[in-house]
Amino acid sequence: MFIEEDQMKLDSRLEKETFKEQVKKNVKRLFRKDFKEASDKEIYQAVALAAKDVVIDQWMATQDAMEQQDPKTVYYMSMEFLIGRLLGNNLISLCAYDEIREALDELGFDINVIEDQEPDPALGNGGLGRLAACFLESLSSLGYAAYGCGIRYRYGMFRQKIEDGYQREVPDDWLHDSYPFELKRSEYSYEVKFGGYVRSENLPDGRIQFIHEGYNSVIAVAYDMPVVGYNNSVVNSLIIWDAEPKQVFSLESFDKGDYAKAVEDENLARSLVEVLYPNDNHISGKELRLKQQYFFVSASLQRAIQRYKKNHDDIHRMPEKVVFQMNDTHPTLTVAELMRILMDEEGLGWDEAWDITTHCVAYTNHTIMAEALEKWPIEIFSRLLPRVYNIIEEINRRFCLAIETKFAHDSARIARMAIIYDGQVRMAHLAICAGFSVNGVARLHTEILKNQELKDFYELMPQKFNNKTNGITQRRFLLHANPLLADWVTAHVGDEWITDLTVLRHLKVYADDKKAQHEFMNIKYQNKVRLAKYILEHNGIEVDPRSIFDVQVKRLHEYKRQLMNILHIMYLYNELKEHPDMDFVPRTFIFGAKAAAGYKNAKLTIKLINSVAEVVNNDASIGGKIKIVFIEDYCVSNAELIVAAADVSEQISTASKEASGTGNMKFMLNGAITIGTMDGANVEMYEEVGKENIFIFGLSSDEVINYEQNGGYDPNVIFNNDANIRKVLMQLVNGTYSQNDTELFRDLYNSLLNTQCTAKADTYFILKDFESYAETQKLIEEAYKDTKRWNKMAILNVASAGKFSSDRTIQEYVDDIWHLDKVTVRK
Ligand code: NBG
Repeated sequence: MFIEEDQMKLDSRLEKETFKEQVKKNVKRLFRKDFKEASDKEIYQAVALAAKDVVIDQWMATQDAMEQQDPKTVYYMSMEFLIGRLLGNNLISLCAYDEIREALDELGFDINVIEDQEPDPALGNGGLGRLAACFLESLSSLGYAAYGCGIRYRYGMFRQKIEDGYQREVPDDWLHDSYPFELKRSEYSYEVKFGGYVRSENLPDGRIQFIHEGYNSVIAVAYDMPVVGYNNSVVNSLIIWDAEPKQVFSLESFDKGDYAKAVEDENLARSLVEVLYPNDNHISGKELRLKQQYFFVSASLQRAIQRYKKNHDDIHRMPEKVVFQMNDTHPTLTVAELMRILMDEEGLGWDEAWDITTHCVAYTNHTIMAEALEKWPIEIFSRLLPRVYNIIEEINRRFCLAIETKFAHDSARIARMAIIYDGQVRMAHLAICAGFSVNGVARLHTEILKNQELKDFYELMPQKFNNKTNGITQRRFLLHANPLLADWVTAHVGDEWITDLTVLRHLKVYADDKKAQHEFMNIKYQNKVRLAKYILEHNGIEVDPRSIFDVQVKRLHEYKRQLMNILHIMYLYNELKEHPDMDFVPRTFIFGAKAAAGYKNAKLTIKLINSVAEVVNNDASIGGKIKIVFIEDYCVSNAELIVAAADVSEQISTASKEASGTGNMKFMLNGAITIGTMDGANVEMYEEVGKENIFIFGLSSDEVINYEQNGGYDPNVIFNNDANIRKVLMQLVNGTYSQNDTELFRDLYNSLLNTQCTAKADTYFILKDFESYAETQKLIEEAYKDTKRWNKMAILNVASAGKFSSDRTIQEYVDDIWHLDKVTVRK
């Protein structure tokens, strides 16, 4: 529990001496202890509280500024926000990090240890959720008014444990000690209704009133988290919604025979916010997930409209002040719920409501993986959301007419494009039909959307389509993650890069500079030592910081081809065993990945990585030349350690499948060299850094698409002709890495060759790209041996990363889609 009244008032800066006093006082008040007896966790709570106090002043000032300046506001609607730990980042944004580090030092505490006490809320799967968090941070830092809207999952996604090489999912109890940076805002509570039926009444003025009855409902209660802008006093809010039962079970309702209903509502509330379904790209029509989507969308819209109406009389003019960005298809119900509120609660007619809606909502697509374009069975949908379903039916009817008008007699096209078809509601189609903007997240991805996946829609409404190449925030992924490199950059080009990453280009002149190279290499080495320490503590594996740190960290998915990476390691190991004296630069292969709980091959790949690690790491005959490490529970905070320490960044997806990637950018910014396919944002990184400074291999996206459409690839041919590949694949099924169960990895083997079933094999072109991958890995080794060349490449990667700031991305969203105004907050 926090006691907030009576706290010593700080001015808007965190000054060292005052801060020390404040921490001591907080420890006393919170824990009835002298700070010398306090645990690290208790100190963390006290420090967080002191920081929050300053943040709250700025937060209130921002609210005041918004009231007065009335800027247009974006609501970033997202099922996921992977915010990472907030203490360090808030201190950085307040420009107080160094001062507080010293203060803690003087009190006898290490700031890194204190920061590590904070839970890292796992409110997302991967890139999509982290992107949402980077976007909010950039919005604040650029001074735009924004709300993030999401769900306060009680247990987040899951915490990953590795047991006997297998992933085990355990609940991530991030709220256990209460989370110091959230603020419950009970005054923002809204009812959200599910089920029941709709009846209509004719009003005297000729309109029809729809009345929803017999429903279950929950109360959505807002928790706000501050999103602190860098050095500008702007603090926006991330709203995460909790669910509470409407009638808390009471004797009274029991007496009235409402017992069952009360229990039902209570269960509904609890289950709604329990976990994030880590279905990932595998949406399995989970009813509860649809409820979650409606829950947070409805609550967020109610709050946004209430806020708008507080200062504006004319609802028709809402698009001048409000825009909703839908992060993938998950929040697409925004379209229908906004229509419902405007018609049923604000009393507007269809055309007026449609006009407002279609000027307020925009959609971002984050993947072409077909299974991720959400579809819901009509039966579930109409039962759960009867009124919303009616509205979607009407949208669909009108949309099909519009298609018919432009492409007369093309019924196949209508079937392909309809929102409701074949017993299902297609959320992406609804989002595109109603959204005024549809964007992809890297140039190649947007082109594929326009020319392949969403071609029909592009032909009907080309003006909606645009690209916004993703970015990352340099405040977290360089300034906080890699303080040594951050200082080095500042020493060479000044600190302007913190708010304008393009300034990094001035580093180019140092790429060949002997002294600069030496310093750079030294920093990388120290970061590798830091990671090696983490690995020793967490995995019990000793790794050599002088070896190449070759890293692949990201969600586990077949298209990302972690399997190709581990197969290549198996191949290298075979080589080393056969030629013990071969020229070989020692390498540490580092993996980190969560697999969706129901995704069998992904989970089996984790087991394979760990099984190979077990054999290779313990084989004394190779003298430690290969080490394999699987980092448990990959998350934002360990990502920060990892990206700073990487030499090689693995971005090896099947071309055309990775929409953008953002990990690729984080590594580049920290001076790792990319080995990758021409996929997602790799293409743009290649353009920025030049072909000498990135290692590209494999099929192009056109080639992949061509094989997919016309056939012509048979992995068995490769298997039969390439003895090395054959040997590696046979090792999957002969017990080399699974002594007690030779069949353990059979499914992976089958996914590559599929000798048993008729289904297509190697749909991700692993064998096809293998040789090119292995050759390119050899080139990397050659390059690494030439220290000068390597350092030059690494520095040029940092120097060329300027484009990939989320500040740039956000500015493009603002200029082309959102048209926001800046807010100024007095300091
Ligand atoms: C992911 C893509 C990444 C992309 C992020 C952020 C999903 C559905 N999509 O390539 O796979 O970088 O979104 O745009 O998680």
